[in-house]
Amino acid sequence: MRLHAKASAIGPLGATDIPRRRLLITAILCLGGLFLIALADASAASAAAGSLVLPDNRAWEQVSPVDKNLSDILPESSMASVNGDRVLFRSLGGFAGAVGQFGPNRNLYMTSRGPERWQTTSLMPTTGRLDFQNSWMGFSEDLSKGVLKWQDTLTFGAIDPAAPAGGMNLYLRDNEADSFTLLNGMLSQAGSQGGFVWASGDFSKIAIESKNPLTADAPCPGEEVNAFAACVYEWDNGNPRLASVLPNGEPVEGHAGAGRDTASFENALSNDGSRLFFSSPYEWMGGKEIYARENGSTTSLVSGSERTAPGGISGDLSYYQGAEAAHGDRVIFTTKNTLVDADTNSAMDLYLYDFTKPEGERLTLVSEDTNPESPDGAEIDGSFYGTGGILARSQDLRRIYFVTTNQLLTGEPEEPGAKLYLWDDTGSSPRLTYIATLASDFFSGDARDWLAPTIDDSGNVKPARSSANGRFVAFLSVEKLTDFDNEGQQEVYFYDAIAHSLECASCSADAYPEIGGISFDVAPAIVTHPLRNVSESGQVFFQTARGLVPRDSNGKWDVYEYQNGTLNLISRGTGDSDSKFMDASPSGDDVFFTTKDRLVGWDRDENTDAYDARVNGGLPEPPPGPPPCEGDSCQPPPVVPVDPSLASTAFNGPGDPSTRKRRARRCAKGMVRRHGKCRRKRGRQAPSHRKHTVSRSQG
Ligand SMILES: [Ca+2]
Ligand SMILES: [Ca+2]
Ligand SMILES: [Ca+2]
Repeated sequence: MRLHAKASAIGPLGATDIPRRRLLITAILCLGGLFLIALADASAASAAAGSLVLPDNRAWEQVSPVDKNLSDILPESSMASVNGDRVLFRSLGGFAGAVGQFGPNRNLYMTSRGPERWQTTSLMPTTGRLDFQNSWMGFSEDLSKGVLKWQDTLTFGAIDPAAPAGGMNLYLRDNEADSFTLLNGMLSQAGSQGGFVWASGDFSKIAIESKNPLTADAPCPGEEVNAFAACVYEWDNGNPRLASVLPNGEPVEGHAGAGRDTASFENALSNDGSRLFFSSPYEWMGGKEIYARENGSTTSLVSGSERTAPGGISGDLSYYQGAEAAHGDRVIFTTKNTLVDADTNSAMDLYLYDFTKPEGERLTLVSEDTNPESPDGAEIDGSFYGTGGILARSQDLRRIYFVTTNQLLTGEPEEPGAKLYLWDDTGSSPRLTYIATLASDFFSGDARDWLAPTIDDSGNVKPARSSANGRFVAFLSVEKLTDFDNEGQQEVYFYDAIAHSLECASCSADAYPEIGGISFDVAPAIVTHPLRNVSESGQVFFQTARGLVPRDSNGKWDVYEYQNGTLNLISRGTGDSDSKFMDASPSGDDVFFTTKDRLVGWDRDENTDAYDARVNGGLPEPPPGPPPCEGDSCQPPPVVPVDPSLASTAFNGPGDPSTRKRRARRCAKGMVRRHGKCRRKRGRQAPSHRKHTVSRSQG
């Protein structure tokens, strides 16, 4: 069953051309109903199977191990590698060489795809159990490297016996070499606050924030002494050195980005390792100035004024909001200072600094107010923390989605609320476009969408995501932004910056259950990795307890894909427990999720497993025959009817007619049903009936 929902187009200044989306959906659902009735006919059985296959020719693959000591896989804090061949998952359980954990502690595992199956390895140190403060702070995009904060004590075990004892230390894990390297050096521990902030793409350079003096020249007295101040360090291929150094060479206190704890720090170190951004002197969630430490040797001021007109405002704080990922060539920040002549007001504005432009011409006022109506100057909506305002952005900072408290453009709708804009610099000159008016309230509205940072230290993640190129954005809103009346219920909205269309991805006229939670992820998350809910080709992945397609009425959470106006299930939609999104590869070809549903023949336990709904996927099934069992574990195997979509995706066969709900005529021996007709079997086809019998097993 596919829902077709046409995009609504929006003119540059908000002139709307929204089609009658709800009518369209209703019409399609009516057609869908007729279609379902048609399915009741035996002759349509094969068409039914076709309508239930996963989208994009995906097939389910079990990613977590078959034997995992009867432990559950948890959906939180996951991360998929760039090519989709690796994924991280958590479990309390001990397997693949790790010991079991308890309380809030979870082991971290990595699984890699092989030709026959996925292979799981433990990423945990073998020296001890987890302290509740131990945490994985970041991973490289290919999942070859990661940083672990670990308490080296007698209780929890020491990874490096020579490391500064008694507190939290930072380790670089090399997943290929299966090794740990101490990052913070021998002078002092990294400390319980701060820690890893960002890394170059290959993790050869790592930005560290610590209140402790990790180098001899660091001016920080230590976390026992000072409540707020920290120093910024850059670990460079084995050597930690101070990075918070002023242009005149003076070592200072500072925070990476706008501060590791509660403000933006994304891309505080560029992928090539050449630029590290820090704020100093630090004040609550911001700094007096923003600096770039370049190649570990010189420092440039980013937030300085380029104003030539007299007057203006100075002396206020500047808030780092992000940098261009590859080289740090562009930096965005918000401030009340009037840094260019075009800024005529004391309102908080969004600026972009571009290193590639001539000195004195590097600043652009992104949130320029060209609407002559008062008030003069729309304020960037800092929302709850006062430092936010960015909803999403591309990795190259050519597309920035930001929110203000009132209108910037002449002719745009003037209703009160939070105004969402796209600043698009992918063409010959920058272009500002009004997208929508959102609900500005933090608790009952949408203001979490433009929180800073994207992920905070508690693992809370703002519910707005974009593709890396910023063309596609998805966010949650309680507002009615298309013709569909969502009645104040949170929906997933999807914007395409090229088609210039805003669509509701989750709106469904006959959802059952109609009301239920909806989200992009399960907290907590790895703080440097917002999950890839939006793919480069414009797919949106999300999870909801609402049943958005007729097949899903279980009242449990399921994972969905929205693409080109079409909504499809990624998880089964018929299980009796929740399925949750873990992460996806940037292409969207791999969508990882957890479920108790046994979606392949290997999965014989009652526990939650991790699965990949993989484009052109599918791995060999177990050999025929009952699974081995011993002693008391030998119980009569319950027969569990496997979902029809299993037969049409994971297996290349028609399924066992005796377990199908629909009546389908049996084909003669040697023939199979394909496209509603009995046809000769293809070359290599496994007997189909075993696929539908799964047995309880302790192994
Ligand atoms: Ca201003
Ligand atoms: Ca469901
Ligand atoms: Ca299972």
